[in-house]
Amino acid sequence: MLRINLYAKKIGKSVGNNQDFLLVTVAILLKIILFSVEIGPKFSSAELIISSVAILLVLTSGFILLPYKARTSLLLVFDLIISVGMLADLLFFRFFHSVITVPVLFEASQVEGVSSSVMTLFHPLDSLLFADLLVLVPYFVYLNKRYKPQPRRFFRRLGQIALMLVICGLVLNFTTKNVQAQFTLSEYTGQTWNQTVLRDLGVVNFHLLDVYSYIKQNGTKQSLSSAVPELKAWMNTHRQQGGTNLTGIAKGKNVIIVQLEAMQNFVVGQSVDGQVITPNLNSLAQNSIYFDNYFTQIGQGNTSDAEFMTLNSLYPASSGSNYVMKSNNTFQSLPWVLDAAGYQGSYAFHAYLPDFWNRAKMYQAEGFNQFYNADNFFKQNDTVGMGLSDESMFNQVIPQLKQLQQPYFSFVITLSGHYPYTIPSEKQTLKIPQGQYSETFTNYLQAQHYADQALGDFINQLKQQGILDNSVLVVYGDHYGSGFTNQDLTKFLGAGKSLNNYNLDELNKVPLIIHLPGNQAARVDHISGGQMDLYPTLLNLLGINNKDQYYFGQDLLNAKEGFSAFRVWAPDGSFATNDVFYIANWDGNFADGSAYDRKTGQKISLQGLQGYYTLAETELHASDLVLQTDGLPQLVPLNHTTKPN
Ligand code: GP9
Ligand code: MN
Repeated sequence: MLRINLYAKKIGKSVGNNQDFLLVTVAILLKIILFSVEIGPKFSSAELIISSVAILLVLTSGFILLPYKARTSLLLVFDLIISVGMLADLLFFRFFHSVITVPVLFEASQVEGVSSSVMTLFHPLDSLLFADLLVLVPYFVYLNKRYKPQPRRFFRRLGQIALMLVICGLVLNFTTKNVQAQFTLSEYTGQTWNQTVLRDLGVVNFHLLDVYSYIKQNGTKQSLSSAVPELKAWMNTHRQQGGTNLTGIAKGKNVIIVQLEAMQNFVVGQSVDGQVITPNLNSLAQNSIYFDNYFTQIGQGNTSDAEFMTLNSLYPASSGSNYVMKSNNTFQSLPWVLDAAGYQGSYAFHAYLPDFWNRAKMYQAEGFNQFYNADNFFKQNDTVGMGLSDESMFNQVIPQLKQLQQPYFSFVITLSGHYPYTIPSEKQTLKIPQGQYSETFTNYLQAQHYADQALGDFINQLKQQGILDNSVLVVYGDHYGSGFTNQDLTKFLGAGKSLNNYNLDELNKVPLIIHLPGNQAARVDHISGGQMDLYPTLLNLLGINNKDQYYFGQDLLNAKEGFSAFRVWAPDGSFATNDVFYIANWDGNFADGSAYDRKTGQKISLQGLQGYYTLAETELHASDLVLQTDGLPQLVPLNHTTKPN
């Protein structure tokens, strides 16, 4: 009995002496749980708690070697740094659907650019991340005052740490293996961004694995040479899948592409309280080839990924933005291809800062002759949301188009539909009663209605100036809007019941409208496609031989069957065909995914789908390899060696 008492006292004393270290560990653990709850109800699990405790003990254990006063202060600094990091992660997650990864840090300037939108994503609950410090700071001051110096058992403590490290190592290894039976620590590092890791191992472990994975990936330089024959053979087969439907129908015409900010397909053709939301897109669609099954395929690079796919038919990165990370690569982008086909020049128009998404540099790599932006061209005479209004932007583009030597390629990127969609009240012309939808969703409808009107004016001017009849006009949405609730969408669509993951994935469609001179070939085309497909589709319409091009998309006018692979907004390797939507599992195991019949919305068996999944993974990884090794020049003849400008 006496013995037990003695032990209890000893333990009590040891806890008392180490309460600073224990309190900080518990506080951070609670924050990890809070974080996990904030990013989604499914993100909390026993694995998360066990593995987070393990890693926190590893991280904080070093502090017990320090003299008491220094260690209490440094523990508080450690706590503060983790809290600030978590807040940044939370805001970033709400905007970009992922936490900040090492490659994303290279995009710090972009994050700054959207900081005003990011701040609107702050929730009052987030302040809890700092609540512990209000208590811990005064308490640690009190502890410091009360502390009586003790003999410093340096080596004993070192021994304790070593033991702790071994135990934690074992726990981490166990939980990591346990998270997905077939996953091992090394397999986790195959991807820098992985929802499974975030969900099951917690945000702190996620970052450590991300750093490890980044160092590992950049340490082992990948080589393309051994894969060249296979990649070439794949492309040869892929290339022959075309046909001759509408081939060359727009030969020699100007190409004008308008990429609309956050324009989703579900508003096209729709009304809200009896008011048509996109009357101009609707009438353009009627006179054009309208693809109503066209998916955004963006990753974390948002707008820049939509541009990147459209201009290159290469996949976005699994983490970060290729515009930011790969601007030193050699590309075979649309401007280069058109240049070789005799076009007089390629011009990008975007009324925002030239460095946002690294456009200024990337547009050179993509072969544009000129980039008209907020610094060198657009007068900022009418602000809507993030920058110049679409109305003013289009008005300034028209006179420029008139001066260009034909045939030309113009690439226009809009801005007024950008999150948080707060456009000036005089420009909000839809009547939507307050409280019918969330404020964000109401604002979204208003902003897209406004963007549609600006586009309509632009098209009218193109007609009046005689440009439309001499051009292929392509209009598409870049990606989905952020910040809607399930209730908003359920109500707007009259779905009756809450939308499931598959239903929400289907909403990631954006309109693609291709208008040909004289409204030729106008019709609705239901083939399933995505932003990877515009490049080969345009080559066909323009009658440009594809024998020297490397692309992963397919010509939507001649493809036998629609096929699009997804990553980031759905787990890597998810795909859509005309009939089926397959949502992969984050564990990368085909059998753990789920498939849906796109006509009935019913869940179906995976039978017969393995080949598509393999194709999706093959394409994604082949594209990654080509990008990581700057490999296009080894696969196709690229004649451009000097950059324009
Ligand atoms: C900024 C604009 C917005 O130039 O294209 O980019 P996003 O935030 O949508 O990626
Ligand atoms: Mn965008």
